[in-house]
Amino acid sequence: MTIFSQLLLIVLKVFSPHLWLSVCVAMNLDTMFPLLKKGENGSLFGLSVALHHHLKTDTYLLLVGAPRDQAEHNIPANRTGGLYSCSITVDQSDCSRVKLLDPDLNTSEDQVEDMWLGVSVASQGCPGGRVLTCGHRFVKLYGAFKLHHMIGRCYLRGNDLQYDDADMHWQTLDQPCKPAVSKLGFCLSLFCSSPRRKVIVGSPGSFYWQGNVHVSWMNPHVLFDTERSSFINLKRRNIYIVGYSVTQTRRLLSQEHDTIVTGAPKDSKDDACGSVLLIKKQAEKLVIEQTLRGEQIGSYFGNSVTTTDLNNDNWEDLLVGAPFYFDHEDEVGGAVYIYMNQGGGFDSGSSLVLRGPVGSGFGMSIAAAGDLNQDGFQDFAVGAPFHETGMVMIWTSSSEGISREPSQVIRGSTVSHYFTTFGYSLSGGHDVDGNKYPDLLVGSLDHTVALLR
Ligand SMILES: [Ca+2]
Ligand SMILES: [Ca+2]
Ligand SMILES: [Ca+2]
Repeated sequence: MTIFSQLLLIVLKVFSPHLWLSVCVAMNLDTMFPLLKKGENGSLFGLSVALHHHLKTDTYLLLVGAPRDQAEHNIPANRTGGLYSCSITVDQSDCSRVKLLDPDLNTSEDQVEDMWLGVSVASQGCPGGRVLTCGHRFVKLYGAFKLHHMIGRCYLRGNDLQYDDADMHWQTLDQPCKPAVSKLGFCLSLFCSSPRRKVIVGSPGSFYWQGNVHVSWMNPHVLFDTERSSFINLKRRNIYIVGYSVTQTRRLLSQEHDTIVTGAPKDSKDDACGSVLLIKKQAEKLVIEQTLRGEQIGSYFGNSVTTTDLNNDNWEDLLVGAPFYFDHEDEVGGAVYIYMNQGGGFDSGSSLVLRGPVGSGFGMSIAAAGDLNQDGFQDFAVGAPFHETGMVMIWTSSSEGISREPSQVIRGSTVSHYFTTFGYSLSGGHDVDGNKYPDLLVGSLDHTVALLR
């Protein structure tokens, strides 16, 4: 909410107690004065986004992945993709590129051409947290015959986005995806978790496309204090992709211990309906505690997963997107399944299903948006990037439960004429301009992102 809307709210409260409806409207995210940032045409700038808190300056940065971007001039490649960092300014083109690739890289071993760097980006979210970004098409050339293995590679940077020598032992995040370990496949990291020392890398292509999740625990003060965990061979065949989306939190299956949540939208163990796995770490192994199943083949159930406590019972609730769900009879497309936590576990069926318009990709992205209307309950945003010019819908929660209808529908065309796929990616829950109201960063496939406040 802008200062203008806050003033409006105060004026309405003082002068017209009967205008409560207008006051509620004023509580919405402002779409008249969005902060826009633009990248190069064709770079897919905005395919991934993350809000990042820079500790030293106590400011927020908008991190934007541009996986089809040209290579930097000193890198021996034409097109590598990249990651951008944008300040909260009105200048639409003042984003700066984060230095990730080594200009002296050995091209006979490492192939960065077309590696889709920036396909995913995550900020740890905790004070001083680091940043992780990946390119899932990085190729390693092995042995005398220079065999090509598309293993993907992730890059970790400090809170200030700089490479830190002390982080050197963190920089081998392609290791778990090496062919010797995981056979064929690439790493697509989607999240690094809130505790500073943990990095979670989902690798959907490893183990002959079964996918896996690799978790690294590292102690920043003790160089060799490192632990790694992953699934042992899951013995599931066919196109089984785990690790497509990954998140992790406490207060999900246990108040004390973290639970990792990973989406497997192509899980075909039984019927390719997709699944979401709730996982705990047990020594070296990751153990599946609960599996939630999608309801339709090809719906991509688990494409996005987010947790937030919607009913204030101190247990995280789970939101799962299935953007390609469709129902011809009801004219709906895309679904978000909401699982309310039953005090440390989930019923196998969802508590509520939200559905979007036909062919909209509703649920492609989901963000815990913080408490947008300041009523003490957490709210969330869902992207439907393929509906007209793209759309983001906001749902609020309350003691009565989740609102049946969205409290706000934001269309791409109302935010900027640049948008045709508004809402492809989302990041929220942080107050970037210090007015106490959380803000929402919205990405697209239109080399444009918008910060809504
Ligand atoms: Ca809850
Ligand atoms: Ca709220
Ligand atoms: Ca704000």
